Amino acid sequence: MCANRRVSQYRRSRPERAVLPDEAGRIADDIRTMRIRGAGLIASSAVKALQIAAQNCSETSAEAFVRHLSDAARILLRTRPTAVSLPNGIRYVMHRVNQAKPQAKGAAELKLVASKAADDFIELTRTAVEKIGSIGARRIRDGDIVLTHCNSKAVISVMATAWRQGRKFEVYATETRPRFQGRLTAHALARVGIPVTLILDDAVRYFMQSVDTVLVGADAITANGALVNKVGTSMVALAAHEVGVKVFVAAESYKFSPETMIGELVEIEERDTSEIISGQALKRLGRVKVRNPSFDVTPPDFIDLIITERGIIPPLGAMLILQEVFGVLTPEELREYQTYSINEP
Ligand code: RUB
Repeated sequence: MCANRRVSQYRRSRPERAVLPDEAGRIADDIRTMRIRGAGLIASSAVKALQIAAQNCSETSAEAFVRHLSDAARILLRTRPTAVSLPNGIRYVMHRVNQAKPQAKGAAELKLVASKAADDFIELTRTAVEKIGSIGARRIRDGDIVLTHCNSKAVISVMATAWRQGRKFEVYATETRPRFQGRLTAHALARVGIPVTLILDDAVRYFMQSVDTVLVGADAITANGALVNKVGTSMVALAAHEVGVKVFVAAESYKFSPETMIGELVEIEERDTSEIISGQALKRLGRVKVRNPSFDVTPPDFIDLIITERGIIPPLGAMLILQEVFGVLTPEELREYQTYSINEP
């Protein structure tokens, strides 16, 4: 689609988003429509959009700048609800801006703070995935069969690193209906040279007897060590649990959900049913309801280890990561930059 058409469509369909410059608005749209997807990339892209909003802000006073940036943040937070990396990325930037605000002489100074914080967060996402790759690679042994679900950069980093280190193993990649992210995974692994077999989601239990390890990514990790990831992950973990196959999760520390420390639940995104069945085909079925939850929750009992860039932890260690990473946030910052408690306009 040509960029100009996308700009005008964006403006027409979302006039309330006038606060985001076009480039940032397109990023927001791309996250919402899943042209940008995967929790890590969602976070770094949203932070990039926030940086663009900061750089283009024409306010001159520190107060007005922070108000403007908060408005932009709220729009970005509404793009997708489940990946907790998105509010965590926004909080990372807003925390630095809020800290600098009392001493700042005006917007220009805070612009620099916001821009530097955004660069730092984006760099953090890059190095975290790299570190998870080298920490996690040690868990893959020669001859292993590893099964994965959906498409996770962190998981691919682990597998690609293990392969480059000379480990020989095979991967089963589920196709991941309805959006087929498993095809992306299979393609990425095949490019590295890793033998990969694409399987039906429904065939997971059929193959599980021969699997050594399940390795999946994360959209969110809760304070009690539960995993929120692509719908179907909990069935994969259940099938693994049944036959004693270990389940590893690759998750950067900004995927841990600080809200869950105060008892909040992670919202599970429910996407349009047209992803599953066309309107016409549905009509032919008669009075049939369709549901399309995009994520599900795997309890900590079905998870053996979580591989983070800070090291490997058991699920019950989630609280330690949360305290270490998010201990600096004020309760206001926690409340203000949530994805799902914000009322739709
Ligand atoms: C993607 C998904 C991925 C996690 C982790 O869902 O569930 O497993 O986001 O990915 P969707 P990453 O396609 O709906 O965004 O490790 O790349 O952050």
